[in-house]
Parts: sequence; structure tokens; C-alpha cells
Amino acid sequence: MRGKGCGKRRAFGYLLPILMISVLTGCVGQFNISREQEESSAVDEGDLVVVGVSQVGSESVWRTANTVSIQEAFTSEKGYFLLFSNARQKQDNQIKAIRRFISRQVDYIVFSPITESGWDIVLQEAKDAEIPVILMDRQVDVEDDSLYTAWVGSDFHREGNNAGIWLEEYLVEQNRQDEQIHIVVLQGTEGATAAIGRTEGFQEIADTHENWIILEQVDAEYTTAKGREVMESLLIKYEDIDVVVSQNDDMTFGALDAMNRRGISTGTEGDVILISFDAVKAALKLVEQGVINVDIECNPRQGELVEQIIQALERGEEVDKTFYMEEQVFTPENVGEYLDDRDY
Ligand code: GYE
Repeated sequence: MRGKGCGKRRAFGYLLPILMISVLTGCVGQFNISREQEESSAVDEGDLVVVGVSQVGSESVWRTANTVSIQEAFTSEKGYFLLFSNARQKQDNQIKAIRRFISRQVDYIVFSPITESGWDIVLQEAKDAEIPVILMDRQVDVEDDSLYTAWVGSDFHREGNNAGIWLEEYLVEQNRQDEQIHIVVLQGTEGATAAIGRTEGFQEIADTHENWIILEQVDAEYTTAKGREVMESLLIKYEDIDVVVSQNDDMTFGALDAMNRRGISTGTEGDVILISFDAVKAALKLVEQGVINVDIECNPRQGELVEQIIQALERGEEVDKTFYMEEQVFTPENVGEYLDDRDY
């Protein structure tokens, strides 16, 4: 059984000074036990499971929706004490956050690793402290996969495949299957699972078409600003671009700005075929208008599944190692029926 009242099992030692204050103040109100401004906790009382979450950052609309789903899943009403840390796109910040969680003796660590490499040491520290780690969204490349308990995320390779398959079919529909097709790819953060999978998945299909020419693949960091900048330089470099593959919607918004400024139109009636990933509401509206040809969904609502895994672990059950999110492909033909329900 867990401790009652204002206490908490593993975090008890760390929280002792705070608990003494809580006792004096009658254990009321919200507590921010963090000295770091970006790290926040919801409450400090009760029979709660302490979960430390290290999020990549807030680089995209997708990421914000992912954060909301975590915050909705780990509430005090559901029995959790959430420590949330925003790494602002820096691996160092994530490593520091994980170490803070370990020294606080949290019950679980959840994190979305910015890139795949560089986690062996800190995850070994979590393992030595007997704190289960659940990966969310992106994966880690570690020697020993017992360093994490489970991973919840998307099949990025399949997403990339889906983009390629869509393009293949579209070109046939347009009777352009034998034309030379010049493609540029705006990639997400180098070394991130989502960028690796989407790139490889698309490449796999491109490799089966001799007439598809990938002019360049450039890291645009998943942000609108970088997407705009990279697209501007690609437009200067290449006169004839038939397809833009942009590995998230935020970069797509930037790329659209850059193309519009030069009078280049996109989409079903436009000069350039535009393929995007994530399928956030603002982008789906552009799919509906025919400005983006296709948006490959990436489902950010992972909090609920992560919470279910933690529930199972709390009951002492074994859990699967890998959990994939359900997702689909949106085109102007099917997007209408999903738009209303999209809340991010
Ligand atoms: O596509 C992008 C975000 O890792 C799936 O990261 C995630 C990606 C998502 O910033 O918008």
C-alpha cells in the first residue's frame, strides 16, 4: 500500500521538507516542487503515483497536442503526481531532467527522446534506481533494450511508405507516371525516429521508380521558421520542383509561405504536389481546400495509452514492449468527415 495523507512512497525522502511545510499549511493548494521554471507539478498530496515526463520541446502543433494528452492522462483525480519538463529541443536538458527524476525517486519516467542515440548511461542509471522508463513517440538506440519497459508511438516507416504509395497512385491518376518527377524533402530533426522512419519509408518507394529524382533532403527541424528558410533556399537552387515532401505540418506552413511569396501554387490545382505529415487541424483545412494534396496522420494522443501501461505495471502485470498508434491518410476526398472532430 502507498502512504496516505500528504506522503508519497518513493518521493517521500525528497519531499520531506515540503511535506513538513504542507503539514504546517494543512496540506492545501498546489505545490511546485521544482526549482526549474519549465518543470511543473500539479499537486503534492495523497496516495499518488509520481510520474516524471521529459518532453522534447514545443516545436510543433503536434508536440503541443502530445503534451496536452499527457497532462490529461496524469491528473491527480486519476491518482497521479505529474512532474513535467520541457527540454526545449536539447538532449542535455532531457538527460538533466531524467537525473532529477531519478534523484527524486519518481515511480515512473516517461520521455520522448529527441534523437535516438546517447541514452545508454542515463537509462542505466534509471534501471539501477529501479525506475521503469516508458518511451513515448520517438525511440532510443541502446545496446540493452531492458533499459526501457515499453514504447508507445507511430510506425514512422509506414507513414513514409504511405506518402510514397499515395504519390505513386496520384501520378498514375494524373497520367504522369512516366514523367521525370523532381522531389525535395524537408526532414525533421536529424537523428529523430520520426525523421529516420519517414525518410526511409518514402525512399523505399522512391527507389522503385527510376523517374523519381530526389533533388535534396534537408533538415528543417520540424519548425515553421526553418521550413520557410529551407524552402526558400531550395527554390533558389532548383527551378523545377514537382513534389515537396514535408515531414511535419509546421514545416509545411513555412514551405507554403516561401512558395506563395514566389507565386508558386501547390495542391490539387497547383504547380507543386505537396505532401505533409501529422494532420493537425490547420493543415487538414488546407487539405480540404486542396492546397495540401495529402496529409499522413501521426497520432499525438499517446497519454492515455502510456497511462494504461502504467496502470498495468502498478497491478504487477507484464506489458508488451511496443504499442503502435492508429492513424490514417487524409486527402481532399475523405478529410471532410474528420475535420470537425479534430481538436488540435
Ligand atoms: O511529426 C513533429 C514533431 O516525433 C512524431 O515531432 C513526432 C514529430 C512530429 O515535432 O511535428
